[in-house]
Amino acid sequence: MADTHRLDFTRLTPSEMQHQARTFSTHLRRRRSVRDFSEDPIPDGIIEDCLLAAGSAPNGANLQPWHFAVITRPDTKRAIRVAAEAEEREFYGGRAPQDWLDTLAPLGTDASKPFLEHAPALIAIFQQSQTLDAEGRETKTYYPKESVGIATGFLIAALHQAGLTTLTHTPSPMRFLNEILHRPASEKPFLLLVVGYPADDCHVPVITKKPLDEIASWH
Ligand code: IYR
Repeated sequence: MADTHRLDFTRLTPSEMQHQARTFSTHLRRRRSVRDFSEDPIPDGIIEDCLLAAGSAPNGANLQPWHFAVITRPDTKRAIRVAAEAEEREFYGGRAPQDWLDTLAPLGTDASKPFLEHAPALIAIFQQSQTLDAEGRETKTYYPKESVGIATGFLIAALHQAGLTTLTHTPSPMRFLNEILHRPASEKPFLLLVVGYPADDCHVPVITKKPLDEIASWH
């Protein structure tokens, strides 16, 4: 039988619920992916709290199949930039099919990734295919991709709430991150999160989000 303790849960009134839902939604909808970062450093302790929020995400069998590598050292950021730009040059210079490049065109992205060096922190998120269970035995993980995706969503929301901006960056393939960060082959790079503040006069593309009736249905 599982060991349990009483759930810590506070019921809100309907008007408190409405307020919380609207406030959170409004705040989260102001988040934008940024590609032009300030070099200002992040105060100590902020990323730690945001990682604890990420690590609380629901996941397969509570095996928590993730690892977050935080990179702030200039030489390591530089190594990541060099390797990522090499992959991106291949992507933009022929590996990506034309229809993909056409879809990306409004975002104005290219193979140059100076933010990988300018931003104060990068967080490389790894998905673990195996880990140790509560008894310290090696075990395969379950739903690792879904688990890491949810944790990454929590992390992005936590960083936004903490007053930081992020960019989800996915150079492909990303195996160079294992080498640079000395992570085992059983960990698959999931995403490279660029974290910091927007540069002064940072501009972002004009984009729209789908309205509710296009993203949801009621049954
Ligand atoms: N990884 C490339 C290409 C890219 C792909 C998608 I899908 C984007 O939404 C944005 C960019 C790059 O980072 O430039």
